[in-house]
Formats: sequence, structure tokens, C-alpha cells
Amino acid sequence: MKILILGGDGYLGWPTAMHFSERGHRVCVADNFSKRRLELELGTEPLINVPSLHSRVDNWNEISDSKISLSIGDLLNPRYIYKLLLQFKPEAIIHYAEQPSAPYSMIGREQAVFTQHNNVIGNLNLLFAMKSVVPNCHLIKLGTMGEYGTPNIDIEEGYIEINHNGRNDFLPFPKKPGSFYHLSKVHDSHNIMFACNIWGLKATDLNQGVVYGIETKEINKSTNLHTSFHYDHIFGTVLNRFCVQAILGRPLTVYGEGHQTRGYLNMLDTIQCVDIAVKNPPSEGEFRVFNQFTEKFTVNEIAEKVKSASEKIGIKVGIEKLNNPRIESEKHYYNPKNTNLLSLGLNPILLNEEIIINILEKVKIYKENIIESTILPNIKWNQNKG
Ligand code: USQ
Repeated sequence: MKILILGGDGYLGWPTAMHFSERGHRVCVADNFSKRRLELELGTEPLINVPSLHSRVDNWNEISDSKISLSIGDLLNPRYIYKLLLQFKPEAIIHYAEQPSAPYSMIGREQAVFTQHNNVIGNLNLLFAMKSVVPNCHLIKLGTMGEYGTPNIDIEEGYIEINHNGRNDFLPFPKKPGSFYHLSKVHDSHNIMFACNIWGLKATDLNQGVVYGIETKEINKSTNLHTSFHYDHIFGTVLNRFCVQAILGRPLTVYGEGHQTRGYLNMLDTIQCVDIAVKNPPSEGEFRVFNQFTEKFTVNEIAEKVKSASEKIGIKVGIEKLNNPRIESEKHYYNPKNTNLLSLGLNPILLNEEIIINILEKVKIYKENIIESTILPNIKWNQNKG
């Protein structure tokens, strides 16, 4: 198939591109490097220096029979995306090209506006271009479990049947997101659902949980194919952050009481889920939602797991409860469904000690690169800049 990966320079975009290329698909990666610009502005760096996308693509194309092509441009430029779709004519588009950080979106007005403008308008430009150029193409959009928040009822996959005053309807599941970033994904979901409804586009919204992991089989094929593993308080996700903190011998930073529960998944399972979505497209006009996570943990449980795995390799770490910089429920009901992907054949890789030790060992190799000053959180949900 011809598969276009938007956001191909990112943590998930790059490994996804190699995965599909390895399996003989024609892959094109597109990116505008906005994440790299944000990193420069904020003074954060991935743990392992990530070579340019050009050189990773060249390196991959040298060792692989199937070639990846590269396109540089911004979804905010409608001409760019129309032209790209006309040239490449994708059958599936995997859309990761969004500002991915909740803390970033909560720094202040400028960052909140950037996040929502970049994410929502970029996605809207893509929808219009798809309608004109490739109306039969399958859009696979990375959404987030954070769109739902933590309601006091079971979370369904995208829709809920409601009986109200004696009448029934099957409606989008209510959303209670916890940051301007998570809100941007809610707005995207609504726009995509509407586009499917009026234009007959087909789309899968992957409401993904918190991802962890550092390598894939393809990353390990050469020395400069790695992905951008973040551990800082802006772009790093919690398990990856805890592994870096452990290697530094610093206490693991649990925010608040640590009973916050989230859905988690291995980076390898993100790729497996996207692969399943590509192989099983929805029908014309269908807006399908999959809750993409494999396990639920509290932050305390994640901290305990990283602590005990660290001890197995001789690293003693403590756990420190920090005042929570975010406004989020710290003790709540959490029962999201995730049966859609499982019923299509997802075979989850569940978190175990070996996986954590593997991340710890890899992080240890690059210990010298860690910028300690970027670890402790300093973005507070209720003290945004004007
Ligand atoms: N947390 C800590 N200590 C830390 C970092 C985080 O206790 O040092 C807590 C947070 O307060 C939160 C939980 O861990 O309750 C998860 O935080 P996170 O930073 O790992 O993840 P989050 O900000 O929710 O965002 C990440 C991705 C985002 C994706 C989302 C999925 O960056 O792109 O959408 O995970 S979800 O969380 O399901 O919304």
C-alpha cells in the first residue's frame, strides 16, 4: 500500500515509517520539524541525539530493499498538503503531526493558541485536501485517552448509547479533557466525525494512552535510526521519565498522591495497533474510534515497578511525592473499554520487569547526555502566562 506518515520525524512517526517500509509498503514521511524548533526554544533534548530525518531516511534506504520517501512541509499550508496528496496519492494516512505535549499547551496563552491552531487547523486542512484529492483514503488519526478525562462512569470506545426522557440515541462519548492539548484532540475528533458524515471520508481515531519504550526491531538495525526519546517535564511521558530519573539516582517524581490512573502501552503496541487499523479499514463515511491502550496503572504503581526493576540491576532509587503541578483528579474511578483492537487481533506486550530493565540499560549508555535541569516540572496548570 501507499502509506503517508505525517509527523514522520517524531517519537512514534519514525518507527512506524520503518515498520511499514520493512513490510514492503511504499512509505512517505512528512514533517515540518516544529517539534525540533520547540525543543530548541525550550532547551530540551532527546536522550539520544537524533540525526536529521534526511540522514535517517538515507540510512534506512541504504540497508533496506523498500525505500522511504521524504517530504518537508507544514499542514498549516493548505497548498503543501494538496500537492503532497496529488503527488503521492496515499491509500492510508497516519496522522501524528501535532504538538503532543499537555504541559507545553499549559505554559500560557501563546502556547495554548499555538497548540490548538497547529493541531486543529492542520487537521482541518488535511480533511479538505483528502476530500478533494483522495476521498477513498483511510485516515488514521492519533487521538488520546485524555479526551475522555476521568469520568465517574465506564468509558466506551468513542460512543455511548443514551436513554434520555424516554428516547434513545447512540452519541459521541462525553469529553472532559485535562489540558488545552487534550482539548485540541477533542476538537479534531469532532471535525473528523463531521467530515466522515458529510463527505463520506473514512477514519479511525486512535485514542491512545501513555506510551513508553525506546526501541523497535527496525531501530536496532543500524546505529543511527533511533527515535526521539524524551524524559524532560514537557515532552517526556511518565515511565520514560522515571527510567531516566532512576539512572541518575534521583527520586522518582510522583505528582500529588499518585493514584491517578491512566491507560498505558508499549511503543511496539502503538505500531501494532496502527498496523491493525491499516489492515482493517472502516467503511465509507464511517468514523471509528479505538481506545488504544493495553493496561491501566496508577502513577504509584509505575513508580514502584521502575524502583524494583532498578534495584534488580543494583540501582537504589527513592520515590518523592511532589505538589501536583497539574489540575487533575488524584483519586478517581477509571474503567475504559479497549476491546475493539483486541477483537481485531491485537496481541499486547504487557509491561514487565525485563522491559523496564531494557529501557534502564539503554538509558544508562547515554547517561552523560541527560540534562538534569529539564527534569523537575515547572509548568503549573493554574499559573499560566497571560
Ligand atoms: N506524572 C507524574 N510524574 C511525572 C510525570 C507525570 O506523576 O514525572 C503523572 C501526570 O500527572 C499524569 C500521568 O503521570 O497523571 C501521565 O502523565 P504523562 O506526562 O506521562 O502523560 P500526559 O501528559 O497525559 O500525555 C501523554 C502524551 C500525550 C498523550 C497522553 C495520553 O504526552 O501525547 O496524549 O499521554 S493520555 O494520558 O491517556 O491522555
